[in-house]
Amino acid sequence: TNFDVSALALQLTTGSETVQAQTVEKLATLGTVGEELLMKFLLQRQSHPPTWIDGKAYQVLYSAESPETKEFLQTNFPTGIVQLNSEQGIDYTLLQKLLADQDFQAADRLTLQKLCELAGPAAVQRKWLYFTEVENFTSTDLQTINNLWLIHSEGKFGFSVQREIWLGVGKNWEKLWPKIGWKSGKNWTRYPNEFTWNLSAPRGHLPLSNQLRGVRAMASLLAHPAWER
Ligand code: UYC
Repeated sequence: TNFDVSALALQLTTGSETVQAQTVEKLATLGTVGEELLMKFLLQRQSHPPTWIDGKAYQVLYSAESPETKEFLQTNFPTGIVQLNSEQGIDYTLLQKLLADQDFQAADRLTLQKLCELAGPAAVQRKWLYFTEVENFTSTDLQTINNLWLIHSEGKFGFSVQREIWLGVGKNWEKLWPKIGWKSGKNWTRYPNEFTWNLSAPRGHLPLSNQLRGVRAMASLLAHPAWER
């Protein structure tokens, strides 16, 4: 009914994050009425940096695949809701698409590829990173990659999430691994099948950094000035 919808509209704009997330989920079950409200919501919030609530609303419209939502997204958010800023001339549109599709495994692969592109042609060929290359990444590009992960994962995935957990365990790697599901007892989680490629994963589970060559590249990534506020 109209009454229910205006109550939901209010919750969507004024509720706590938890209430907002539940409201987006509720609206997702209401078909056209819900989609119209979510479209209005995204337009209203367009002037602010997006949060994962915007991401969740975007996901509902993206997966609705009705002519109206398609047209709306194409017109207002042709490259998604995260600004794909790059100071290094890198194109993040495919990463945006994979994350909008919630294809976290392909997005993880592409993230390593993009980090190698940031590092330069030698890293692209090598397919892994030296920590000295990571130190030279621009904050802009790291923030773009991180925002894409954060906003399309309900705030669960991204380097900044891993950093927060890492700081929380006093930068102790052995304490970090089990918390993010990369190690269980003495056993490393095996790539790719033992990782969890969806939102049921622990916080900070993705994106992956292979530890085969040691922690230094990941240490550089988590210590990068991009994450200082
Ligand atoms: N792998 O175990 N990993 C690979 C992880 C380790 C290994 C890729 C993460 C431990 C080998 C990714 C963990 C280990 C290859 C990850 C993990 C190991 C490989 C693909 C938990 C053995 C083939 C991208 C920390 C005990 C490498 C890439 C090759 C691949 C990620 C083995 C994303 C997070 C120490 C042999 N592992 N990796 O980097 O050169 O190749 O072909 O971390």
